[in-house]
Amino acid sequence: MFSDQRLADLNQPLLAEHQLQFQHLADSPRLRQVDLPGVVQKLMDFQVAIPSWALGTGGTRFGRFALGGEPSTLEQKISDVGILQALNRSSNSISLHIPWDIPQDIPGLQQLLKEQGLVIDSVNSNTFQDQKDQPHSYKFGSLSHTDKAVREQAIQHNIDCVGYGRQLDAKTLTVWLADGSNFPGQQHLRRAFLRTQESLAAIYEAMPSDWTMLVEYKPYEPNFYSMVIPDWGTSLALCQAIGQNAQVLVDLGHHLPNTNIEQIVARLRQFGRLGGFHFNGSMYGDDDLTTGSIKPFQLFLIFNELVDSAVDQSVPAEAVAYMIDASHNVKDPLEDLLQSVENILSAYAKALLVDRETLNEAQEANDVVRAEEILRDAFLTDVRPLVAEAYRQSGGALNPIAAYRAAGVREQLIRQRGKHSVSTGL
Ligand code: PSV
Ligand code: MN
Repeated sequence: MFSDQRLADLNQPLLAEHQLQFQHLADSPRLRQVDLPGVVQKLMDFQVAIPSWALGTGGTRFGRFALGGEPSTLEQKISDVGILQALNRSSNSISLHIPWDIPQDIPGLQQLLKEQGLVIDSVNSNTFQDQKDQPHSYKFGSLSHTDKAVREQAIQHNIDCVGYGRQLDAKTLTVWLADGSNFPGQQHLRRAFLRTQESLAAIYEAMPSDWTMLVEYKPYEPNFYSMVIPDWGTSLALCQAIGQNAQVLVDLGHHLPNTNIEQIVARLRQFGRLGGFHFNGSMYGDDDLTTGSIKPFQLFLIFNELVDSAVDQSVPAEAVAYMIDASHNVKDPLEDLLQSVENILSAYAKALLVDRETLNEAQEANDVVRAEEILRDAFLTDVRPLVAEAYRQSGGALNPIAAYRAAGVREQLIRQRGKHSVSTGL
């Protein structure tokens, strides 16, 4: 859909203005000390995975308003991520959710991934819904269930997920447990934790040694009294009990209002246990809005911790897997994903502009105002020319959303797949 020539044609009318803006930024006296080509390179290297379940229109339990042209097969989902990747060159992988994305034609999928320049990111298990023909129900939990037979079924499902992932060279299993309780007294809190630990350890044992298990936490929903893994402390305790390749996954929407997420990020980096990130935006709870749309300063502060820990030799150099995990209820999902990636890259770019040496000095001297001003200087810089330059240098579109619209992508998808095609997922 987007050949190099097509992208060059779409970029041409925007190029002169872009170059002016980039030069203006490069000439700013404050940024003369900054290695801007180095910043652009870091932005080009940064990749954020796209989940297969975010490519269709999201909904709530009250309703869903489909947009048309949604991908209904794994092949179509890969091709949608290929469109994003062609435009921004920052979304080079796709995460699968089993059983929604069970791979069938392995050589065909491998070929398609290669053509689109994509790889498989993580494989996500699903023990939060019952599937047709499944012997045991997850109504009262899965890995934490009181009944061993239910736990074994859930363990086996996770092991099967690893098997599917191996066929497509994935190396990460993400476990999010909906297990918990809705009423006080319903569940024995300590025993539920211990059963979960035992189940996760069994999955971990069955995983190849070069795989990582990401353990996600969430304070509420679908259970509203207690979740078995409600917070990063519980995730961390489980990971430490299981093994070094078990890592905590931070989903931005999985925190109670006003939680200091950047501090959680700092702690997990320090302990060498931050393995993954799910990006989204949140106003009240896990409401899955566009990343950076509500609290851009918080997103910047999170990236500030990531950048700060990456340059600190004393911090374990664990790889962090980044993914978007949002629900697109009223926007075209592909446009929303392009916006999300752009907001993520902007927050990262701003964090890269922080004058870290001076900030450290100000912190050591307890110069509160100076320290805060250093962060504000970086946060308030308009970094859009840097992000656009990263897109351009990596062969993408200077303005991915404008290019997407100019090319009439959604209209084409509706023509190909129909107005009522439905994507699997939530
Ligand atoms: C749960 O809210 C979650 O964040 C987990 O990552 C799931 O795998 C994903 O959403 C999709 O259900
Ligand atoms: Mn998530």
